[in-house]
Amino acid sequence: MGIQVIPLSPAIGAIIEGIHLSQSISHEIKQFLEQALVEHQVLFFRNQPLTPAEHYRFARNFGDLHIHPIYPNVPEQPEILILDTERNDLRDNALWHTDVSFSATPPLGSILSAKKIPPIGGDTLWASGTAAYAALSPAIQQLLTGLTAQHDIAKSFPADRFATNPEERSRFEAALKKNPPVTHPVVRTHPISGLPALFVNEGFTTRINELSDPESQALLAFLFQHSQRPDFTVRWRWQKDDVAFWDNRVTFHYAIDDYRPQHRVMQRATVNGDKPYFLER
Ligand SMILES: O=C(O)CCC(=O)C(=O)O
Ligand SMILES: [Fe+2]
Repeated sequence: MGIQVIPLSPAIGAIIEGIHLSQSISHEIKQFLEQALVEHQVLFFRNQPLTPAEHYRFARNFGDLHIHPIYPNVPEQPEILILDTERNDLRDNALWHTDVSFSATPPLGSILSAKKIPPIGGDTLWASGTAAYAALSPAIQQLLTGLTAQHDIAKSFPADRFATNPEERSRFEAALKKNPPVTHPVVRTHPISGLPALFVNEGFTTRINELSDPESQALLAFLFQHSQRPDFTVRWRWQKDDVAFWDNRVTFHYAIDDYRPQHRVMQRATVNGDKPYFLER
């Protein structure tokens, strides 16, 4: 197929060359990408200008698309959301998170397209939840088995920043009402690879249900810190028209907020996923 895969670290990340994302892709290439996504967890593509319609069409190869309850979207393509530092307070993406884990069925993946990149700064990091889980001692792995945690939209979208005018407030209140806190397993089995992955994230996870408050806080603090270890991460220096496609089932990411007052604009499509589960191995 003339496709090149260039891994970026043992744990996570690969550059894919030789595929044009703006054109329709064959079933063979779709399957190749799905497999590469499971293996490398985040795929990077250079020089892939995508209109919102092309972005939508590429993402639809992998499932139905999610419409974000809070972020603004492209009016004629509501599945494409806009992350524009001049329109929104995006500070909360500078925190390790898994997209939309506050949903009962969090996204399978997100596909992010760089529209405007500051001359320096604005890199994004991804971390592998499978590598993080594998590096835990058997005793801690055993402890986590069977634990569940709450994920809450309100943790990353507080009213004082996302409900600043009447229009925002009504959208915000509807989002909270539609998305009450949900419970997910602390360790999630990847539905394709079958590998276990840590599935608690600083952005949305509020507590571990089976523990007391202090126990939950201490264990979550440890798990967040552990999963951020550089060994499990890859860092991407963006150029305009780069695309990143990550497996949101087993990864965390962090958008570095170090470029103000420079302007940065990204567009994202978010592919719906299934309900997380844990299978004893
Ligand atoms: O702006 C970025 O690099 C990533 C932002 C983010 O968290 C996302 O698109 O899900
Ligand atoms: Fe995100």
